[in-house]
Amino acid sequence: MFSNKQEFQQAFLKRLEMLCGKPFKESTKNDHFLTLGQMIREHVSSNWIHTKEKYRTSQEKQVYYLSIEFLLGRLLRHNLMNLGIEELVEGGLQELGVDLEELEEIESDAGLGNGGLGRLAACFLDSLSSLNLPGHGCGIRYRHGLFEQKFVDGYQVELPEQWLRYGQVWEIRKTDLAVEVPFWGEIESYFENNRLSFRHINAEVVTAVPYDLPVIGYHTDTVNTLRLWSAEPSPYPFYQDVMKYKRETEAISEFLYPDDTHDDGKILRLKQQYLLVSASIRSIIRSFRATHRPINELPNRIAIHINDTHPVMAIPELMRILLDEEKLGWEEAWDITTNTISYTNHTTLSEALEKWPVRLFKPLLPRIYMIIEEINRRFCEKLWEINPGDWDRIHNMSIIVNDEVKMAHLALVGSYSVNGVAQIHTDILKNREMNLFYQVFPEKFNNKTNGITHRRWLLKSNPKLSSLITSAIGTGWIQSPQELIKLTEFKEDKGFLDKLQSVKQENKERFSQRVFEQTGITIDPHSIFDVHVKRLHAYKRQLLNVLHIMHLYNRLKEDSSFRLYPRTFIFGAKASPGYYYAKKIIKLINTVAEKINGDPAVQDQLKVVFLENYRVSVAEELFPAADVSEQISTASKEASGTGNMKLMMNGALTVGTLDGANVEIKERVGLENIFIFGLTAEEVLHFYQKGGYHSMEYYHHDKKIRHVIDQLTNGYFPDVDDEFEPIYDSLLIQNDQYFVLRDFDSYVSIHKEVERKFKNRDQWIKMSLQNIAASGYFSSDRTIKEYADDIWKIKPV
Ligand code: 26V
Repeated sequence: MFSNKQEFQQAFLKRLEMLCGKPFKESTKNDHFLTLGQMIREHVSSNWIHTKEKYRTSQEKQVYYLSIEFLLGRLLRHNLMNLGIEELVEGGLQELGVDLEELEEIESDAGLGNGGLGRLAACFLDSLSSLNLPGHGCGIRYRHGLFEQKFVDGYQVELPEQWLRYGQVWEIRKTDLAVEVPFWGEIESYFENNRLSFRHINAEVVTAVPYDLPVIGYHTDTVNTLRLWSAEPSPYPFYQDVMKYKRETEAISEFLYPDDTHDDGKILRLKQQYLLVSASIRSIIRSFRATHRPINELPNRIAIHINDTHPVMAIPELMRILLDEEKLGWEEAWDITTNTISYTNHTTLSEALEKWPVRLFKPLLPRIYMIIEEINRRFCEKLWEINPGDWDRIHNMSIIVNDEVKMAHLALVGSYSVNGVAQIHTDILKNREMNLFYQVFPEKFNNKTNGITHRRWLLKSNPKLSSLITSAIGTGWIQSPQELIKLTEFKEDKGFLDKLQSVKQENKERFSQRVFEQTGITIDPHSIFDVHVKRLHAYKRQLLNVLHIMHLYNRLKEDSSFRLYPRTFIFGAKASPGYYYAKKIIKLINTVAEKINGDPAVQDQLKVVFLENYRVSVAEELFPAADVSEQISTASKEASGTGNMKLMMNGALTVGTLDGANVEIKERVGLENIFIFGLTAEEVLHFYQKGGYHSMEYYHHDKKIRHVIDQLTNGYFPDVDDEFEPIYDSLLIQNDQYFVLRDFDSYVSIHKEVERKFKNRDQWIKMSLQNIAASGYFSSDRTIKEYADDIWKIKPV
């Protein structure tokens, strides 16, 4: 394509004229972005075709990763970096007077996910391609990704996200590969060759059109595919009300995660799930059939992974194809299905486990429902054989019970592998939440501790740190991130530590500048940057953090001799639009921020910044500047966390509970390089068994707790009246389910320790180095290799 700067420049100028129909001197930044994007896609097209051809002709097994979310973020610089043409392009553009950094800003984040689960899927795609593994992503092309967050008077307001507004450069629409997906209608039975058969009649058919995105591996020829399905009206609509049909069809891929508290939202959600599953499985089977292999070889050639339960209908859908199209018997079909599908669980929170009312499910997906009923009938029969007469057990394990379909139970029964996402999470699944299933299928359960792509989260987003690392240990860590451990050799090297310190300082200054430009808030780049970014949820305990901030502020106001080492608390969090309590916490953080930032008396010691519309691209700017990483979920609640890994990799020190992957971070860095506080998971679960603890006692016995809690309701914050009463109630009337008050004292103490350690800059930077050095284990390359070897049995092609 282009092998030097001049060739690139010529190609760029020519392409720009053709694409935008104007001379370079009249072109805009958006024109430049679109031109460059198209050039990159063309640049990879031969490798893309070649990779597909290799998969088509090779005998090797391939994996399809089904996920309702892919939180990709921006792709421009990431793609340039993986292709190894970043410098050439940046230099070439610079000579033309075009700033690559400015072009990067033009790109909207592809925000097709809510948080950790969707971002994990995106990291996995990067690792699959970079390790030359044959892996395809399957998802939905939502027209609007996760909502854009604005703060109005400190309240969250949601606006529709518009990532497709200026066109999408990375995707290719594949109209010829569209498939039809049926909803509603009836199932008719008939006899054919002495066999009872079924067909779906009077269905409303939706056309699923694939859009393919190239997934470019780092410095390799592998270009895998992420296929995103879009719902469109069928070209042959024989419906009475065509406009209504069109509207309802397009609604399926309109928004990510519609509110499913009402029946309408639930049906839409079910339609999304079945669209993803049905279109993906059909296209998988189509390519398998093209190999002319007997169908019973499917599990040797293809692995299908379901990311959480959202795509769990892959199980009955594959059964349907094997039974109704391939005409297999039940046993054979079941054997193939349960050797093809594997499942990852991402939460133990019961309120997050999917259950669908039969009254909605059955009419919408009649054949799928029939098959689930039969799967369940056979499963319950088996349970009865193992434990005759144990009705309770069958009731607790049944897939359909109390007129609801339990999706996690279907996943556990119909897959050959079930994994948790951190050791403690897998242990809780095995020994508690899914223990009944573990007793029946112990061989299915395994752990795969999450990981993150060090290429985006260190190499790309923190260029200064990356160069420093390379200058010390060479480039090997880029291919083999576990080589980061070599950095420990520099822990006594004053020169190196000074440089590490300067890199962090420069990153903090750069970030402060960004904050100032975007919010007008000035922050002290020498203060401790204490970062708490993740979805807003009660169990993640942003409340604990903000109550602690109120406490620090109280101390400053009450005791004029009290000094605080300057601290900037940085928050970023979106709350689910219907999550009332989470929105109250957002309002509280903003209210506290306003009060503190507006008080000249504490300006030099305390600042609170709540970043609006936190997303992948904001995270990339923030992590390199972070000193402290807040990972303070109620122990046992956070399955893994992945922000904890990204922050650690950028040299931030974790303040955390022994929850999720924090436990493994602690094991790798040692207790002396992490700040652990609070109840353990065992203790929390023990309290739950006893019916909780008495939060009111903590209120009465701890003066500092009483002080901040009273401030929530006694008019301390002007103009908010009874705004925070729900928070007061949750802590004292509803007995503090998430142990905020129980862990408060321990949290206050650990933060004193943080301050003490930070004051000793030499010691701190050494701790930071140990964290970077130990972070290689948390690369998603390690995670993906484990999935490839233990679950999918796939090899590099
Ligand atoms: C969803 C919901 C929806 C309804 C209201 C309550 C609630 C609570 C939690 C969830 C999360 C569902 C699954 C999920 O996103 N899990 C996250 O997966 C990450 C990747 O494995 C992991 O790092 C996070 O710890 C885990 O919360």
